[in-house]
Amino acid sequence: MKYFKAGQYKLINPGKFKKNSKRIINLISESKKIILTTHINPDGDALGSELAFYDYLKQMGKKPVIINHSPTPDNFKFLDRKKIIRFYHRDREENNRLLKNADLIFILDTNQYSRTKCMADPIRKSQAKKICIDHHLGSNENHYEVILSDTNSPATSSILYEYFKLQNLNIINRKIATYLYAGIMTDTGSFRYPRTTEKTFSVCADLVKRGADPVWLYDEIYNNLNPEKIKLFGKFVTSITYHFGGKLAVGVVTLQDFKDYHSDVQDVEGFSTFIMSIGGVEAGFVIVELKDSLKCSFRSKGNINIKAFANLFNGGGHKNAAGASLPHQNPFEFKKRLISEYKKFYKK
Ligand SMILES: [Mn+2]
Repeated sequence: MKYFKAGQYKLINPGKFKKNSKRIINLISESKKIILTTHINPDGDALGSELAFYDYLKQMGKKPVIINHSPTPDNFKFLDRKKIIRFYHRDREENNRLLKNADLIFILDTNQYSRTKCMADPIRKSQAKKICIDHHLGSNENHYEVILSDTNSPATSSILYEYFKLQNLNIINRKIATYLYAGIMTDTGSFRYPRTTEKTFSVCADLVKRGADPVWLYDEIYNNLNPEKIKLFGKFVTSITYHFGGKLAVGVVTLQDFKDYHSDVQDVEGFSTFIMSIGGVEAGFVIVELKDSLKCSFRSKGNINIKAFANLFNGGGHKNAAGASLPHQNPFEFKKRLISEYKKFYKK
């Protein structure tokens, strides 16, 4: 199995990055009402980016507002002690009003409005200028005033580091360093995923120098599994089946499992990473049955472009990590279909 070489990280297009950063700074200074948002089920990078950018905007004398579609997962609540993040559904009317009257809306860690779910429509309709800062592969949405993107970057948080660096690294106080480190650590799977480069470590070294505490952050984020989740995980492990001589592993979590172990979709976090830790496995799928849909995670190693496979199911993501959301159906029937589709895909 050949892995990507963790080569020297370079910004894909430094000139364009600089130009777009300047445009963003200008737009911020022209704007009063600034909103930050991110994708459904926010992860450490989504939240870290939002909170870091929030703090930066405060330094610029702005009064930004963060509105998220989904509540903050329990293990990330410590990042938002002051509870500044607004949960869209808690006061939908007020949040719609805020979106409508905004001058500037930042979409972080995703480039698709649809990933903000119910917020997509209010965002689309808002007269605010929209700015995207993201490291995912491009979408065909073309309605951004500025896109600050770098698909080589392991995290949106590391794009923000470059953005701050262009201005003045002293923007990165202890709080911002903590948010950015949390984002990079979680999006690299604690520095294990392919886009982890020498540069990732030098950025993180600087964040630690500026006050991020790697031991404390890891402990807060990862060492807090709840016992019910461990039971759900046990059930998940027994559901795993192997195909094509052990090169593909597939696990399923059903609605009944969630019910039996008093868990929800948040507790599935990490299952797809686990499946890839099984020796010999080159691709792993996790199928999660939700009330009105099926959520699928696809993972792969090396040169298997699992994003292209996810595209067959209207999904998206990265080369080695992708996902798709499908209409509700029997997860085990869907699993059969997935395996036969993967057989065809793999042959190509
Ligand atoms: Mn990310």
